[in-house]
Amino acid sequence: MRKYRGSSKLLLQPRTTNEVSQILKYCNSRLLAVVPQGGNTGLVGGSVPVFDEVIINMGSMNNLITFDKGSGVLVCEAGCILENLVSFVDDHGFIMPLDLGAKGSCQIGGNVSTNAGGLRLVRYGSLHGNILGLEAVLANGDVIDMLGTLRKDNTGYDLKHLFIGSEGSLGIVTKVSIHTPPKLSSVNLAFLACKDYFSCQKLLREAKRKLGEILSAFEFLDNQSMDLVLTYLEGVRNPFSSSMHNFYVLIETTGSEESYDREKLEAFLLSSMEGGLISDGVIAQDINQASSFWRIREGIAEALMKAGAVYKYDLSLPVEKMYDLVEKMRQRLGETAKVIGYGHLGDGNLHLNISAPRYDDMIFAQIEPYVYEWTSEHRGSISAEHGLGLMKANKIFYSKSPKTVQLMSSIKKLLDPNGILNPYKVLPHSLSSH
Ligand code: FAD
Ligand code: 2HG
Ligand code: ZN
Repeated sequence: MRKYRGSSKLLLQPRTTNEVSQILKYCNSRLLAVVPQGGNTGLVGGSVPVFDEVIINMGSMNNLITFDKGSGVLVCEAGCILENLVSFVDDHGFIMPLDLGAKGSCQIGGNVSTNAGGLRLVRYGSLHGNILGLEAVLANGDVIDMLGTLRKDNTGYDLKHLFIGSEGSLGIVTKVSIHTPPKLSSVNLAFLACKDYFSCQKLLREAKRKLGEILSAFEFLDNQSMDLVLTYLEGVRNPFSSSMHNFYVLIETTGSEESYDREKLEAFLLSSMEGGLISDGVIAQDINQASSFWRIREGIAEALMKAGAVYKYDLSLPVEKMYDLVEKMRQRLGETAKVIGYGHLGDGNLHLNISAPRYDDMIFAQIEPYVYEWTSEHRGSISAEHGLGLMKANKIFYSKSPKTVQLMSSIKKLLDPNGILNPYKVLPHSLSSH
């Protein structure tokens, strides 16, 4: 992101859980801080060494361990790249329950540690539901085996959840057991244009009711996002002849009955068109056209990086209020920066991005703390899916009560009393234990 710069004298690439354990045991005894690193695609600076932390890069722990073709339960090492897992389970007729633009580089251990959301959460739910078990190594080198493969297990506290989304601050995830759903035969993707944000919102409500069980993604982007992609990414074409649309929505359906699913989607689109919710629309005719539609949505982050400096906010907000913030930011910033809004509308997750030629304190002062205050006032979350990392460790109080943060800090002290695991991240500096 050209924003987080770290330095380190040492990068270690353990190949086994035992090596991770020995590294942590040694570092803990010598009070050496470490930063766990997956595919380095995180957007909040979580995998960056801040001063001189030892980097523990998980890329060499990339073995598949078992795959149960009956239940679809996959057990693998944390360093497996998501896209490789996608291909592996695809060969057996399954899909991964999460999908994100960074799939070619991000690792399943990084996904678990950030509790990544992505494009399919609306259908398959969060990793808190899909991860069945974990193996993690604590700061003192203890290996905690929670690598269950069962859907149900109520034997006391379900501690694996502590590691899902804790961004390497409580332990290093070394193995993962994940439930993969069967791959269904019929997938349809529609790229739709809407005249205003209200129509996108209403379309979502209707889609949840009328597409119900086959709805597998509901994403939106505004015309500034589309412009950016068309300007900065090579080979991307606008699927519509007119460039006058204000908003775009991508709706994917996934089901098992091709003609039924297609009919259902077409009937839904027709009624939405008649009701004035959609002004134009295209259904992908084949897999290539579907990929070209996804390229537009998934390419926004890349286009933003190419456009210059970018201030990123990943917010959970009530769907009705979400776009008000984008408009408020445009009023505040005027011509000084481009404000773009897109995201996982089906999950109430806005990606507010502010793009400027270069990082600038005056622009920054117009953005923060306003964005966080506004989000907090509307009872939103300042991190929907990317985590807190370095960027938002000190902002946690906008979304969590002091007592909750205190309890988090007590858990951190219990598991990592010397504060060697990913310091300066997640928890505010005032509560860090070192
Ligand atoms: P890293 O960036 O290497 O690390 C992330 C955090 O996890 C760090 O705090 C690190 O210390 C910790 N960590 C990594 N591995 C381990 C481990 N084995 N044990 C303990 N801690 C560990 N995110 C979404 O949620 N949804 C999206 O749709 C999405 N799309 C993206 C699209 C693009 C183009 C890009 C660049 C990023 C996107 N992201 C998205 C953000 C990012 O890809 C995710 O957060 C991803 O889960 C990070 O995985 P990683 O392996 O790259 O982790
Ligand atoms: C996405 O959904 C990612 O594309 C990146 O989460 C979001 O760039 C962003 O702000
Ligand atoms: Zn996202």
